[in-house]
Amino acid sequence: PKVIKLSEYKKPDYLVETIDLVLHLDNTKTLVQSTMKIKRNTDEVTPLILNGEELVLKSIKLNNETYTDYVHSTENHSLTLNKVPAEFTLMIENEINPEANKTLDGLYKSGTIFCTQNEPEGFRRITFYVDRPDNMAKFTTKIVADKKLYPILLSNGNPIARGDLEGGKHFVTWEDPFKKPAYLYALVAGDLGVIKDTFKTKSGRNVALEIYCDKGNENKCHHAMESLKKSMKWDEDRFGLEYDLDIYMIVAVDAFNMGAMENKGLNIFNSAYVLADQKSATDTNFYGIESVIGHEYFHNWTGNRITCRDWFQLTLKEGLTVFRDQEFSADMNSRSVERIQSVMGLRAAQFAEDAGPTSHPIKPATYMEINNFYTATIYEKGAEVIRMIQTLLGVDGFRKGMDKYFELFDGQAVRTEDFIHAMSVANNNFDFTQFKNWYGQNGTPLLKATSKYDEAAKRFTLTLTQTLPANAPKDAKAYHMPVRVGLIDSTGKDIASKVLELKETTQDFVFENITSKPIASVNREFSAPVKLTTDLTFDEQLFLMAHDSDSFNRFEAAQVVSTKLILDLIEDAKAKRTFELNSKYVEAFGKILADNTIDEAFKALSMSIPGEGVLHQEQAEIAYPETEAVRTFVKKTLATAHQDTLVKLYKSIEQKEYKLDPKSMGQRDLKNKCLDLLSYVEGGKYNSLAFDHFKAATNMTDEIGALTTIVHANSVHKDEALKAFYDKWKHETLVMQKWLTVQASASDESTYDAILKLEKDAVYDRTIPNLVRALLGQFVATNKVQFNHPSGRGYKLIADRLLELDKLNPQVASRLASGFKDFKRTPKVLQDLMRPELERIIKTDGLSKNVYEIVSKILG
Ligand code: B3K
Ligand code: ZN
Repeated sequence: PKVIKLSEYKKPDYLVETIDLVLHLDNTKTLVQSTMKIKRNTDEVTPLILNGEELVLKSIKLNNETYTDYVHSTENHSLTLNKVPAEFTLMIENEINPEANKTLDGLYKSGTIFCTQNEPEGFRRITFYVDRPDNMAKFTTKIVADKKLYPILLSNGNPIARGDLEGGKHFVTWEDPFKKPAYLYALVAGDLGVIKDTFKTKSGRNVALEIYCDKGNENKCHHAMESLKKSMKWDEDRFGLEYDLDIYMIVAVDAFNMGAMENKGLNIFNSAYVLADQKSATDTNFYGIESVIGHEYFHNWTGNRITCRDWFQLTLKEGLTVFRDQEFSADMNSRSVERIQSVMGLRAAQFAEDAGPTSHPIKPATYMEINNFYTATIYEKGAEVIRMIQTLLGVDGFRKGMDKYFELFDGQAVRTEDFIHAMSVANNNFDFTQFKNWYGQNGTPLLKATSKYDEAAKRFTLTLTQTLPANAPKDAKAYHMPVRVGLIDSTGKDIASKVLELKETTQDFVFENITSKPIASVNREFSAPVKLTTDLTFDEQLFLMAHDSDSFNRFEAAQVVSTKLILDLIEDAKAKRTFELNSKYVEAFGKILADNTIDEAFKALSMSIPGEGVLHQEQAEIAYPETEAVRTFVKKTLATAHQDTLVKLYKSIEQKEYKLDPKSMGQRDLKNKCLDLLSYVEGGKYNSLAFDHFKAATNMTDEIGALTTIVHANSVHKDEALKAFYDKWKHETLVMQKWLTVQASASDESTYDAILKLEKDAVYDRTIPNLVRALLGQFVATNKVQFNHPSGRGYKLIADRLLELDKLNPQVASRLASGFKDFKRTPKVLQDLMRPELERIIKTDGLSKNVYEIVSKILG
């Protein structure tokens, strides 16, 4: 496959000014009629090359005359019109087969619903087009369809005409007044349920809000609607940004490759990010819905009004919009919990990606398949980079920069440099020259903090040293990073707190008038996305764990301590030495449990034992079973030592009524964490506690929490609970996805056979990405011991499935392929089992470029 390079960017030779579409919807033969006003965009006279994939060409007319001087290459996915004037009208008719389209890109069917997904390059599967984001046009769409089967017909913008047609058909015409790239185009048709509401904008306009779903699910859309209204209000308050159309629509569909899509005025969502009620959705689901509804809404300004010049700029809209949704979640819930969760997610996914074979900068320079670049790096690290800009400029300075960005670039397709330019000119020409290294260099930087205290001079010196990671580019340069630091005295009080700007490789930062030796709390709020090491002693870390005023670093201290202990124990395990868990740590853990001044949500987070993925990152050669064994040992030791406290804590939390506020969510999390930890106590002593919790559950957080504990502990109640859950929920696919996940992630030997059986269950369907992710995706990502089984059966299973899926949906297949990313750090005996599978994949005829790009990088 061809490598696309940022350095070879050329502006389009032709631009589409307007496009009027007529779609005659049909399951297998949808006729698309497109009328475009096109203008040459260069001085030279060049052929017009349109993108088109899986399209049956019917006719071409140029300025109303039949046109024949063209080449349609199905292999190159292009339609070349050899000779065209400088300005003309082009009419193209083509046919598509939505029902056969399992890629879930372009126009396809999700159950009985017609829907679209066009980012990044799906529109070329609907009709021939200059399908790139710097081609912005005005769209109108007339949808023609059977009235009974498809009473609801939606597209972007405002409806301007509708009526009945013969043969039981009807039509609706939509007009989007805003110019947009084709990736933001959307169409939906179906017999849908809907809930409606309105929002009054700050300038007093009324916006109609509509959320569509499968009939019968309407009562599960209310949380999404509330989240939408909160998002609209928040963007006005925080960034002064108002919605710009008279209607905002969201449609929930079951078959969707990603979480959701920000199409102008017509978001299309994975139903998992819309539908929720107390009985069937967890607190994590509710939280996720609020965040994704916000994310897609915020795209209306950061993504739609100002879009990307080319796909190398993807982080321009994604990093910025993730930052915005994180801030929204922080304001709507608990800021400290939000920050801790975001950083845990960043570490688990992005740090791992950035250290592996598919590591790339937030602004990559090359790609084969752009769909492979919707990554944790572009999104989450991209958001961290934006956050650093805010930390450097301050919240007000950042807001000024955002205002400037819209003033300069509204309605345009721009680059990350343009964003930085706006931030700079709005802030006294702040110098971002060195900061820009964050955009072009991959890898997670290492930061070391050491300190000296001069008692006589009352001077504290903090030395910060940055090191580039081993996989950084050869010519990589030092970063400009904001490091938020606090100095804490022996009573736990902050005596200094500021943001240090590290620009050199090593820099000393001097604090004067420090009257007693302080402890430095470095990189508070995780102000720079780095791997930090310090010269703090174990006892000093425990002190921070108890006293740091920065809640992130208080959480972090516990993670640092437990990570270190666990890694040492893994060495013991490898050398077959007996384990012993540091008693000071066991004691400190108990203090947190017993401390009534710590709120429940924070306590629950503090109980997290570093995840397998995070621990694997620290190992040159990954010891899969030992890592798992040590984690289990640590939990067992903590649980056994503190079982009385845990039971007491568990019982102390009583919820009379179900509420969704941060406090109530924190309580449920804590309760479930206690239950889970208790399941590690020898002899199944707390099995019945978990089973009772399961049976008494009145909400999904408790129900699935208990089921997970029961299954993962291999409790005697496992089969009974799994069956009861299945019988109760088998008709709800979103809940069945949880049921699959619980089983796929159980590290038990029996999981492999369970997966083979589950694939045959009536609730499973491999054409629905959510189900594949729930079963196979979970297995690869979270069941490291079974995926890396010494027989090699885990590798073979996933390679088989991946190759089957690649024929249907290359995007889903390619995500599974990245599950092999630890190949080079896997022990040699396992590598010898993994390699043949990877080679079998890459030698497969007709392999997608999605999978090819990932697997070729893994094999290196
Ligand atoms: N922009 C979409 C992602 C589209 C992914 C295409 N493979 C969702 C989002 O980031 O909001
Ligand atoms: Zn996005």
